Amino acid sequence: MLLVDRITLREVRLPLKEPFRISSGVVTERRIFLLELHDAGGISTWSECVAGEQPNYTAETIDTAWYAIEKWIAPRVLGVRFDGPEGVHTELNRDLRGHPMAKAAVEMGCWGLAATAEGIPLSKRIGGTRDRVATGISLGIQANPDALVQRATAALAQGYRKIKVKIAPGSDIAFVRAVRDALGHDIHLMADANSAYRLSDADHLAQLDEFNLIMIEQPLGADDIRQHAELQRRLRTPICLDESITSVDRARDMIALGSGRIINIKPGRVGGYAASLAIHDVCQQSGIPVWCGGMLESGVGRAYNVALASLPYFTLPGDLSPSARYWERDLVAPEWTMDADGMVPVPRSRPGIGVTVDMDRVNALTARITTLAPAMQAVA
Ligand code: OSB
Ligand code: MG
Repeated sequence: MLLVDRITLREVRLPLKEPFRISSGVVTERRIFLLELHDAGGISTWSECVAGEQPNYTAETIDTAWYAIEKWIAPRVLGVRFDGPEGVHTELNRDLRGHPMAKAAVEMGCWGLAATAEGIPLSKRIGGTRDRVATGISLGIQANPDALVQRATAALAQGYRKIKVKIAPGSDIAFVRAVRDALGHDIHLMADANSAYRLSDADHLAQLDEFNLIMIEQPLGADDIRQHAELQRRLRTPICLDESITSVDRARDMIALGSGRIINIKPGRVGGYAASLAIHDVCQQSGIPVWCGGMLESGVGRAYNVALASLPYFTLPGDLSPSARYWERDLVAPEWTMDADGMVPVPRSRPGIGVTVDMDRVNALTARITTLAPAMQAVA
């Protein structure tokens, strides 16, 4: 049984160690959106809404998500009895379109709360089996190829098992060539365009085929399922979809149409864990490799990504860098770490999300906070 009694929303400002640039924008300071969910029995847990500061990755932002949670999403859950977190996704999607990251923050919080209440690690609660997960790094667009090579070489030396470089027109072929030349032919290397290209760029993108990339992520627009299929027919490099996969139905579309051969699952982008698990299962049945993407999460959101990546069919390294890659200091204890083999340990002995929030630090960094409770409190 699951009954959420109260949800606290808070925004925490956390500067990145270095700016993160993708084809459509740059982030220097993350506005981290944390939720604390409480049940009536005094059990609580934390979750994170991964929406960005600007609507350049998807339409959602921290501000739209805050509004949607306060106005429509939290009221669907607060004071409502569920058999378990499995049913929350359906309830949040009945006549309530869009806002997947806002929904995911609440839905995943329900999974975290259930795991905590049941005394089970989140990883085990969702069927995860790994006790460590393979990690790759996502490198933002740099001023020149040399700067990118320097970061890629350092990442490899730290143990990362996959190097992903962000690309955009003007920062693509020469950058990827320089990194491939520096790292050697066999290192797991990939590029992520975040929708920076058009189908008419197919010949240009085909120049990437010579670099033995394990995949090119989201070259075209989020809605371009058919055009991605056309592009995939013209590329040897496998296409991986990120922004396009917003539900299990979109995953089925990709597979049926041949729009890509790999999926990056971000639980925030698909509306939470129930949808992530469904996509994982469909991909497993179809032989489509999946891996867990990231959204520059604090240690709270990272807990949910790491637990998800511990599922058996997450076979490629995820964008699951340790805390120190992003922050001078994370919001959680212990911080997320990576060993010299590029593996991040999954907390499989502590119940719930496996990390605790550093309250002094979070309170000091909080920019706004509000607590939501059921609209109709029972009056005795
Ligand atoms: O496309 O995967 C992406 C960050 C923000 C928005 C989109 C993306 C990313 C990343 C970051 O690549 C990965 C990470 O969290 O390390
Ligand atoms: Mg991506």
